[in-house]
Amino acid sequence: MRRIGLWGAPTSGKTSFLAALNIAVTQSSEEWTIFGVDDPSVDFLVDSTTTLTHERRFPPATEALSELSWILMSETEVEIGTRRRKETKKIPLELHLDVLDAPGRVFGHKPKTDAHQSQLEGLGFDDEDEGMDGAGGGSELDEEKLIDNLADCDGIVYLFDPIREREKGDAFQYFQRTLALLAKRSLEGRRLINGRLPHHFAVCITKFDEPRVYQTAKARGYITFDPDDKHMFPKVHPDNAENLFEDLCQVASAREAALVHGSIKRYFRPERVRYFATSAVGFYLAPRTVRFRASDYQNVVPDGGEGYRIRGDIHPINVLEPLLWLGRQLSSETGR
Ligand SMILES: Nc1nc2c(ncn2[C@@H]2O[C@H](COP(=O)(O)OP(=O)(O)OP(=O)(O)O)[C@@H](O)[C@H]2O)c(=O)[nH]1
Ligand SMILES: [Mg+2]
Repeated sequence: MRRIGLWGAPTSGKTSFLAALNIAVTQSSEEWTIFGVDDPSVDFLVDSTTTLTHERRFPPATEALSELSWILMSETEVEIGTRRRKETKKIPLELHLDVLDAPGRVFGHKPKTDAHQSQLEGLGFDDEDEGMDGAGGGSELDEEKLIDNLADCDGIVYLFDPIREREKGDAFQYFQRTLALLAKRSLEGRRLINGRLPHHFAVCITKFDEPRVYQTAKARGYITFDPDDKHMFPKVHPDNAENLFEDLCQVASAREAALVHGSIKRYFRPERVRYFATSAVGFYLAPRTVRFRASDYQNVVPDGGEGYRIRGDIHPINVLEPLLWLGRQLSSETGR
């Protein structure tokens, strides 16, 4: 059983990433299928697919921790037999995904100081809500559950939203506390390997379809096209995605992101880290057109109120791939 954790600041796109998974599986050229292990996980798959494709909306902000459990299944060909008589055989490939979808604010939890706590208790306050400040702050219980969950995971998908980072510049704030607690748990559980965390770590730069992200990737020459993709959607090869991350960090207001990059390098084993440029909804494809058009590619537009709506069909980019990369890393590690 392989557990995959999910980590990311508020609005970094965690729930949308999970919501797009069912569609990413259906559109995958490899023959994967996905099954919910329990009713809430089945409901999430069904409901979130409807929200994205029929209602053309994003899922609402996450209010409470929700545990989701899915199994991804496919087949892979392996060679068996002796050196003289080799045969290929299809064997089932199974990846168990146990994901905790948490409100992003839990990752920025700020503990109350003892002085503050006793002062409040002296005043007869039970300050459940006071502990949540605007910048971050979930409850201590949620934070503990989240850290326990991440510490128990074999692989982690970390979502980084460069747009939020340009506007708020608070990625490091949401990163460092969780990282420090995760390191502490790994130290206690003697799971550190040469002073590094044991997890396989997929870093997803989210909202790749956003003009500011896509145009940066284009200007730096990172865009590639998959010849097997009939829609010719732009992609960033994972070998270049870390460079894109670094380039996005150079933007003045995103300087905190450079600290995130430095910490990932310092705390995780380099061979266990891979970067991906991800979009839950992908690029716009006009009706009756087959190919991506650089003149009209935005699939997410303001809805006239405070939110955004999705214009057309969704074509997730690098949503399934980070999970498969983690799954394969973990299987090869155990020789399975
Ligand atoms: N352009 C674009 N916007 C996206 C994408 N995914 C998410 N968004 C936007 O980001 C918002 C937040 O996405 P969520 O998936 O709710 O983010 P979250 O990390 O689950 O947020 P919390 O639950 O509040 O922690 C959405 O409402 C969309 O406006 C994407 O692939 N492309
Ligand atoms: Mg969410």
